[in-house]
Amino acid sequence: MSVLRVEDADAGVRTLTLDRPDALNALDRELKEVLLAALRSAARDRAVRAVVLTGAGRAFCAGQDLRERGETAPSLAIELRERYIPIIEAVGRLEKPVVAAVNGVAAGAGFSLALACDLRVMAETATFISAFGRIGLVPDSGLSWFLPRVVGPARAAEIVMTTDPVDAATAERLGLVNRVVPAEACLAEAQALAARLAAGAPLALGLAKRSLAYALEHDLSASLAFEAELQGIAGRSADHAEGIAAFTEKRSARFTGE
Ligand code: T3D
Repeated sequence: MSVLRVEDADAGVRTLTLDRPDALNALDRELKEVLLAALRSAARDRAVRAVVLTGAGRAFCAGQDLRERGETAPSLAIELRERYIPIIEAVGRLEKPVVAAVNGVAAGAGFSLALACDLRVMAETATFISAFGRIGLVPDSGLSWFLPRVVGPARAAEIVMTTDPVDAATAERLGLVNRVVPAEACLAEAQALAARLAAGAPLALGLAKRSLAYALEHDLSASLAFEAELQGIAGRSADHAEGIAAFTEKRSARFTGE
């Protein structure tokens, strides 16, 4: 039985479910490998237009599987370079919307993984925990990059240094998540949001994701130039022509990604 469930829906939404509920979906060697492979496969598969990432059982993901970390622990720097960083980069480089259904606790690298996604739907019973400090580690897998950008440096420092759980209401107030819903509706809400996005123009959505990421790291002039470059690409697409035709004919557009 796989530690990752991969399910496709008609709308072009692929749901990836971390499936180690007894360990709160902690990331062991196998789960990291299959998750990376699944993200790369979703990137290549033209039928996949949006991805939902969630966890089985009562957790989203409790970060690194600590049971793998005994006296024979590997260099954590190597572990991050070889296993975690490729996963976080695969989410960012996947030019399709990735929606996290944060169904339960997201701790350590599980918190980072949720923040790497483009959008987050959070169960009202779920929490985020920067658990690293509790075991004498520093934030990794992008948490120290994502968190201050979303909540500002003071809040980020508080979340990281106290390691206190951030409840769903606070997460929503801080802008850490897009919406908070009853726990039983979390996955369906995330999938509905993903299906809505999957009906959009795939090329334009992918380029918009690239543009937003670029703008976080560049000044206005560079971002304006990058937008113009991307618009040049989008403007030559069949989807743009279809969007104009649908507008003129007062009908819904049928985007193909061409
Ligand atoms: O090492 C490297 O490669 C470097 C990279 C590091 C990245 C990281 O993610 S470091 C941070 C690792 N994660 C943590 O430190 C979180 C550890 N877990 C917890 O603090 C708590 O479990 C939670 C706050 C997440 C939830 O607490 P609670 O009380 O709801 O559940 P619990 O009773 O602690 O856990 C339930 C079961 O899941 C339990 O197993 P058992 O006793 O029923 O057989 C527990 O051991 C297991 N579990 C929870 N987290 C992990 C885990 N098993 C392995 N690894 C875990 N991370």
